[in-house]
Amino acid sequence: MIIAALASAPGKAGISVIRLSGNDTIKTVKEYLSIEEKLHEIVYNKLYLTDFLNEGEFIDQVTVAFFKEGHSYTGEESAEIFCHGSPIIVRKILEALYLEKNIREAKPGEFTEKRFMNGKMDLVQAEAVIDLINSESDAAYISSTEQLKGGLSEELKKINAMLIELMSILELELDFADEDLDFTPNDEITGKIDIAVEVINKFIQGYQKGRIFRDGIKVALVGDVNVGKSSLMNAFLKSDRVIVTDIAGTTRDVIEEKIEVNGYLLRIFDTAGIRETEDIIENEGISRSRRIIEEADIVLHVIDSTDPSEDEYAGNVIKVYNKTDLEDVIIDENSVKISCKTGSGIEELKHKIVKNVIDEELTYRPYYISNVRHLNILKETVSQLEQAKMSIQQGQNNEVVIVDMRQALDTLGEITGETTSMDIINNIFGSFCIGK
Ligand SMILES: Nc1nc2c(ncn2[C@@H]2O[C@H](COP(=O)(O)OP(=O)(O)OP(=O)(O)O)[C@@H](O)[C@H]2O)c(=O)[nH]1
Ligand SMILES: [Mg+2]
Repeated sequence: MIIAALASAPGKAGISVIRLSGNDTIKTVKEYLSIEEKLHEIVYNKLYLTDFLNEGEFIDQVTVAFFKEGHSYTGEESAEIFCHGSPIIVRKILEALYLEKNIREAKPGEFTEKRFMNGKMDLVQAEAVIDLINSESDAAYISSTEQLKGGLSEELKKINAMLIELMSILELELDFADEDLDFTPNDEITGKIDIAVEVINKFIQGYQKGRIFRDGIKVALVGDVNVGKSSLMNAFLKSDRVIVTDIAGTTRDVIEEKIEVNGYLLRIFDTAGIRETEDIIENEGISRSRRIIEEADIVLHVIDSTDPSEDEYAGNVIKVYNKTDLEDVIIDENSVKISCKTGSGIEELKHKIVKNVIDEELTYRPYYISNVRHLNILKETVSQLEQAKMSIQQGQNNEVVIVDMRQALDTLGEITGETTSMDIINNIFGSFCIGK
């Protein structure tokens, strides 16, 4: 079966790209084209300028490239049709193709799934493809391209090799259990397990940074009513995005917007000012504010400099003294003076946020995992390794320890796809867009 789908974004564009993959793609697609070459004369990786015809009826002038099995994105024989970027043309071409009995519409992520199934990339790299497409900041771009290039996969292979080495020691001793051999002392083996656990823990700890590289820094704007939270949101965005009035309790809902600072994405949440109120809507807004405070990587506690409040917020907090155009204040080092009215201090605040949550000079490291699936698998692997260690310490025989170790290895293999169940694989690719 050949799969086909629009691979470029839907809508009007300069060019649209339709991708096909599967056995006999070239022969099948050629039926629709006016190119003169015979099938065996077709050259791979060359752009052919040709008409696309449906039962002799002209649809569009297109260019087409053919890719040889083993040398395409999917690893299968493939083709890409570049037509004028009109949704009508795309629809006509796809409708014509789908009439063919051995061509069907591709499922979301199916081209990349084939690439994975054909061994051209592992699951971690396939997941990086979707992260790359979704990346909204330089940081997200860097972490996904590094993962795509195989940086993380390489590191995981090293852990895998460590575990396999341990397994082989245990298995060897099992084979020669009856003979008078010098066995590796238990504490040497548990020592090796400890080292593996330590390495995996470095990845687990790296998740915090990896998540910020990929998803950005969650910034909550909180404080009393009327202190200028919404004004600060607008100042960050340099636009009149949210409503600002001198009426206390203007904002009732949580509003999220994004900006990029030094390559990092800031996800900024404007919230309802916190006060005692009888208003049902405002109270709902206030409980949402409290939830956002809990989830945030950093809380900007906005304070009206003309009337500073004594409230304190828990967590990672920067105190932001606003309205300093009206009144100057003395502040400590974990505070910032700003005026949303004049714009003073806003740039400094942006950098302070990034510096506070993640070192501005920080470079990406392969162990900054960003995917919660990977995090959970690594945690599971650690607990299975701890189990193996316990079995050794309890004096269990090698068979038992080997079973524990085998489990840890299988769990680890779920990250790169060696031991991942089909359900999970389908789930991962199902979240891709069609045509990718
Ligand atoms: N002079 C001066 N006025 C400001 C400044 N920032 C905000 N204001 C004014 O303060 C009032 C309240 O601003 P908002 O941004 O709506 O305050 P808020 O914290 O979002 O208020 P709620 O949504 O009600 O919780 C408005 O009249 C703003 O124009 C500032 O830096 N200087
Ligand atoms: Mg507001």
